[in-house]
This record gives sequence, structure tokens and C-alpha cells, in this order.
Amino acid sequence: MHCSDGGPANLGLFSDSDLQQPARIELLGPQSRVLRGFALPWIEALLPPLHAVLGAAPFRQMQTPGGFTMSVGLSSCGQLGWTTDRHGYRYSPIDPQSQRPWPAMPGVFRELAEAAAQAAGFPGFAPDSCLINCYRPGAKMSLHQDKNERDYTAPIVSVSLGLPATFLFGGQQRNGKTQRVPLLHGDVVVWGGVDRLRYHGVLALKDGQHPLLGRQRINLTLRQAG
Ligand code: MD3
Ligand code: FE
Repeated sequence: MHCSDGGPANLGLFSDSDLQQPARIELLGPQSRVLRGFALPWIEALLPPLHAVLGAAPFRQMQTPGGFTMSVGLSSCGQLGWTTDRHGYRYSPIDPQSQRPWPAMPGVFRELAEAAAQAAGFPGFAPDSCLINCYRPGAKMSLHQDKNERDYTAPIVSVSLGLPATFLFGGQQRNGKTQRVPLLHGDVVVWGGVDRLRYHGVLALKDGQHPLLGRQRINLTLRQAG
């Protein structure tokens, strides 16, 4: 196996085959899959560029159109970033806080997302947006649909880092049944096709200490938004 096969470089200290566990793939819906631990071999390569992005575009708590302050802190990188304020939800090429373009998407984010999408049956995924969500203890995300993207045929890839969370996966209507899915550090989820518009959310984060990330959960959500 070579570095160009898609995994992060390991400086030759050990072989890639020691690192990558066999895929543990769970079916969440007809076209959504949890890839347990898929991001673990990428973490070392992911964290320095993540910190650089957050240095240029720090987490901030945005306002919803209804006038509430989101409990989740948000940032973005890539050509488009998701934002919300009193005027509505939208993607923007400019960070409203700095009035500058969002930081570029680190290559390793794109490579991880493409590899995960491919492993879940969506080859050729080319994200132009990465939303970075920060959950502190107590932060949550209510049931919602992701409808601000131009093209619903592209999948969405999410990478969970830090403290564990309980993901809520509903149906096509808000009042339907929901399944609870634990998401742990290194888990990657890919949603597409018939599952793309399903309601989803995250329960309030339980307090804890993660050895790498501390008292928080960071979720990367990679999308083809434009
Ligand atoms: C399921 N974020 O940012 S992962 C969001 O963990 C969001 O921070 C959650 O929901 C988080 O919008 C959940 C991402 C996710 C994204 C799109 C989906 C899950 C989805 C679309 C359909 C079904
Ligand atoms: Fe969402």
C-alpha cells in the first residue's frame, strides 16, 4: 500500500495494514451507513489543519431566523459556509464575522470524505463545503432537514470527533419515529439518495473528558452545497 492509496502518511514507523481495522459498516437506512472508526487512521493528519481553520474562523454561536441562539458553535471551511441569522439559513462564500472568504478546505478533509463516500457506495464525492459544529456539554441540535443545498443527489458525509453523542434519525416527516444512534470519536456517517431529506438531530451532549479533544464534540459535515 502506498501513501497515494488514500490513507494518511505514517512516516514508515509501521505498516498501514497494522492501522486500518476491518470495516465495521452499519446500515442506518437504505442509503445511509455508519462507518465505525473510519476516521481513526486520519485523526493525526486531520487535527493540525482543523486547528488552523479554527484559528482563522473561530466557533461562534449563530442566531436562528426565529431569534434563538444556537447552542452549537459553528465554523466552516471550503468555498461555501453554512450560516444563519435573523434573515434566514443560507450558504455564503464569505464568513459574516470576518467579512473574508472562509478558510480553504484542507486537502485531508476532502480526501477522507471522498474515501468514506466511496466506501458507502457514492463514488466521485467532491465537497465544496465543510461545516464544523462544536458541542459543549448540554449543546444539542433539534430535529431538522438539510434543505439549503442546491442538489440533493449528492451525499453528505459527517465525521465525529471527541466526546460521544446520541444521533437521532427520523423519517421524512418531523413527527415520525426516530432511532437513536450512538456516534463515537472516529465514526463517519454517509447519507444519500432516499435518506437525504430525513429528519435528524443530536441529543444534548453529556459531560465528559476526551483524551484528544477535551470537553467537547466536534462534527465535520462535508457537503456539495453549490
Ligand atoms: C442525516 N449535524 O449540521 S451529522 C447539521 O452531528 C447536522 O452535528 C449533526 O445535522 C451533527 O446539519 C448531524 C450530519 C447530517 C447531515 C445531514 C443529514 C445528518 C443527516 C441529512 C439527512 C440525514
Ligand atoms: Fe443536519
